[in-house]
Amino acid sequence: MIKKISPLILLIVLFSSCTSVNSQKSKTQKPNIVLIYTDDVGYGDVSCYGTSAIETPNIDRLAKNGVRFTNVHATSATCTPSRFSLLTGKYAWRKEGTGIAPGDASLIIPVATTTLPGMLQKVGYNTAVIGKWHLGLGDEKGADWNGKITPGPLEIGFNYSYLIPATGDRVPCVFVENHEVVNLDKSDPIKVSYTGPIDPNAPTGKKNPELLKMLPSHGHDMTIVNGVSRIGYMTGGTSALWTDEDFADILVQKADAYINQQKGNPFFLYFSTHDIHVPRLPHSRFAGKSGMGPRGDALLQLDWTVGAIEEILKKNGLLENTLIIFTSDNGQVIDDGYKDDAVEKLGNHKPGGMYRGGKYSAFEAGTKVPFIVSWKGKIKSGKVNDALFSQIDLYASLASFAGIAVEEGQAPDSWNQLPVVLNQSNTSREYLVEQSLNSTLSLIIGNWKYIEPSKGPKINKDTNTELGNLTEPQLYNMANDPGETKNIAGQYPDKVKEMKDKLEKIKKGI
Ligand code: NG6
Ligand code: CA
Repeated sequence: MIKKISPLILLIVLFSSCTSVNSQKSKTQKPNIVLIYTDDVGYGDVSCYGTSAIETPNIDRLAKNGVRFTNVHATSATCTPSRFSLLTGKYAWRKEGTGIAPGDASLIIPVATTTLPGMLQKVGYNTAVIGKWHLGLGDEKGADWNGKITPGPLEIGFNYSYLIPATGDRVPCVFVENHEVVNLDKSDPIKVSYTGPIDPNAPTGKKNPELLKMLPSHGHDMTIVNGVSRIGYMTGGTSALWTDEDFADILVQKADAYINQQKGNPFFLYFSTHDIHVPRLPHSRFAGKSGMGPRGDALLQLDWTVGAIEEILKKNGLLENTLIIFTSDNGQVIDDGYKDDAVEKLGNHKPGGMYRGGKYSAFEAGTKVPFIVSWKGKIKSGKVNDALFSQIDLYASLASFAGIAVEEGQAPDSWNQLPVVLNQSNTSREYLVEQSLNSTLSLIIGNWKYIEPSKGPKINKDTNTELGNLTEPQLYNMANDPGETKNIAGQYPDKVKEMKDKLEKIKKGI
């Protein structure tokens, strides 16, 4: 016989069991990870690093509430290899075909690889990439833009993806959500070519500068989309073409929807902003607001974006249970292909801080980038950490964070430096490898920096960047010459030999 339970007791029992389930969940639920990966943001581009002429209050607040790192490097001075290394824990220079990817490149991460998101997925994380991808899509024949686009992020460890497939300056200029182009009308199929025009009569930046709202300065003179000429040719897909000015808003909206949906279980969000890559076309809310032209305005938009992501976490009550990391894929560039006044209006803004070079370069500003970590209530606020740290270590460090053992052969170059990420230690990496545009490698050990001899050009004439290439070895003492002004290799032949030998061993994986 079933005993009758009074409605009041039922209510109490139900309530207490509910609260115990909730508190249990918040006690045992693994913390979320939000990695804000920005594009071409230099060491000195955000104001908390001290040399910016533009205020970035939201990014600064993240640092004020967390820890600001002064000695962190992307693995490479360009995007594709930095992202390849970040997601695989393997130096991109170990694998052919990982340089700057054209917009029609096939997926460059083999699907059999256990990636950073894939590893997190195995222990119950839901994983998403929202924003710039630039790691190729599709099999060796390339992506089928009018059908199912695969393999891509979903085949290498992400549950959800909303992508700018390559970069804003490369065709196809459409978003890809999971396996499909967003808003595509199948009766107007997309065609993409990186070898020559598809429709010889279609206007291009080269033939029709009168149609452009922003002129190219070098390259970028092919198909015109949204009044801007791009790298590569495309036709069709008219209903799917993006409006660059909406990038930041759309990506934030997608992040908002994703976080809302996933707040009940642990998630990893790789939020990859397009800012401040070219073409710099910020929303009208930011256009003209920095006094530094579109590059400065894009920085303001980036700062807004960071504030918006933090606010989304806050409104969902997730700040105490989310590790936020803010960093960049490579250093700064001023003119990267469009006449956007970036050079003319730079003023006293020092986008690379005190460091020499910039994006593409073997000198420090190529890879030395801002790196900020925040975790409300868990990481002491307002700290600065000077440890030498490489983004290659995020894989193994985040594995440790999520309580995962990295298996043999997986992420071969990534070391667990979680205590550094959480600011419980300021111990530097034993050594750090940097990769420049033409794959010249540099090695840092302690105060020494060695740049291997290279036949590469000294200057990227297009962007006016010193590339740091020299046919002779270079050695700098970073303690008293952080700006790499005096090559002292001639004075320290033994040190040069030691660094060279060590780099050779690292290359061989010893
Ligand atoms: C270069 C582009 C540059 C930028 C870069 C990739 C030219 C002349 N220059 O080849 O504009 O797109 O590739 O940038 O085409 S990255 O940040 O994605 O690596
Ligand atoms: Ca970049």
